[in-house]
Amino acid sequence: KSHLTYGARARTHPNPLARRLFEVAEAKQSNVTVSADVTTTQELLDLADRLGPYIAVIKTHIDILSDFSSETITGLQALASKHNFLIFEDRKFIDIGNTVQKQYHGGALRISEWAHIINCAVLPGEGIVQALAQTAQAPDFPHGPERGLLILAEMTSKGSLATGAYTAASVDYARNYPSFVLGFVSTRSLGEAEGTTVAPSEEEDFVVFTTGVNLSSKGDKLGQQYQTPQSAIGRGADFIIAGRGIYAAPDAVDAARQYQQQGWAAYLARVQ
Ligand code: UP6
Repeated sequence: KSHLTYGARARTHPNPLARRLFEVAEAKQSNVTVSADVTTTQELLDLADRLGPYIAVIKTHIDILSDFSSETITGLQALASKHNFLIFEDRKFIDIGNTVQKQYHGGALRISEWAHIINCAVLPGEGIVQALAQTAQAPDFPHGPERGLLILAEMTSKGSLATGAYTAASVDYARNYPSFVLGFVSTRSLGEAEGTTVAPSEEEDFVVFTTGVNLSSKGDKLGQQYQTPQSAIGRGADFIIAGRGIYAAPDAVDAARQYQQQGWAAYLARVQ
């Protein structure tokens, strides 16, 4: 896990989107990603506007909206500029390269046009990373430097099979695509994971996003398992992702501020 400040990592990181992520975190003193798992555009934009000042990233599941339209995206982009946060579409691509390229670029959702960050699982093999990188870095695609991938290297659900050799392969694939892969969605830092076969480069600095963060619950009835911001950041999370802990709290703004404060305090403790 990194003991450097976000500011220091922003200055030295080879990837432009990672630099931007760290700059946003530093500027807003927030490492919070809110998982805005609501099902209407109005709820999504309302949350994004109210929580915008306290978060670094908004994470969407755009396919759960019942009324998705181009206005969803123009609204979200306007709020991202207003509040200086980045957009992470949690699509979890998992298919052959030819299919994920079509799911990422074009289609009904046009994810490549608006999501700074996407993620994928490596069940299909390394080709999924190559395919998504090819689309994001195509010469005629104008947003290339503002696009990055997180590999879903572990999961927080009970009985997850994303462990051991699977997690190690995720690290190997990330190392093979440093200009596109920012890091991982995982429960801990993985740079020192065992079983990898690709050696780290000198400038390696993976960004770790950790889901399953909740201050008031240990889990849900469907196998979700939570840890606290302190625990996640202590294990190497650079960005903590909270969904119901924030949006389902009695006062979502209060909750977002609480996660921001605790996440920032835990970060300061780690870098000091
Ligand atoms: N998520 C997990 N665990 C993972 C990967 N992704 O919970 O291993 C996602 C879920 C949801 C969010 O799809 O959007 O993170 C967690 O929401 P919650 O905080 O309300 O449990």
